[in-house]
Amino acid sequence: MALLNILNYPDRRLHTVAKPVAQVDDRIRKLVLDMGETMYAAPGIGLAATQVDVHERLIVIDLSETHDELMAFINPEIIWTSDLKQISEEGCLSVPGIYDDVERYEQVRVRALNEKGEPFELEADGLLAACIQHEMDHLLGKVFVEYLSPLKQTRIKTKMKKLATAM
Ligand code: K1U
Ligand code: ZN
Repeated sequence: MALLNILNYPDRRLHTVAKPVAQVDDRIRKLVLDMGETMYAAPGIGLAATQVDVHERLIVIDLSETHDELMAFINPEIIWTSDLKQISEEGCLSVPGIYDDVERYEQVRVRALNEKGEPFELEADGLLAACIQHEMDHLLGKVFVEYLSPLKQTRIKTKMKKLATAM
């Protein structure tokens, strides 16, 4: 397995729209494992392929404290959303140190392929629902800070650019 480099906001590559995975093969299975390892090391609870500069529709999520419940969603689609929304605090491995409130659907139903290329569906609520929506936004080239006010976005960009030049 390998640790992958995570792109930092405001890198323009984070705004790339991902293409569907054409075939679930050994390359994709290795990418799932490498993304899992990268997410655990960060540490985080989710990671989208976009964040490691791979522009294919693949996300990984593990909410467990023991890091043994890795879920891969290949070509994920949200097929149902609740009427109700919830506001919860989010972070992002591409925007380190920044946490803010985002409004998302309270519950979603997602359809995707697993690492064997088999279709599955999952209904999620709470943090898992927020995480799925956050990661799927990455696949559309959207970073969570884009839900914040223009003033906050400008401040975050300035902070991230300063951090990048200090390194
Ligand atoms: O996509 C990402 O950048 C990962 C992000 C996912 C996420 C977090 C919270 C709400 C929605 C989506 C993170 O994992 S940020 C780090 C984080 O939340 C965390 C880190 C260590 C332990 C527990 C949580
Ligand atoms: Zn993120």
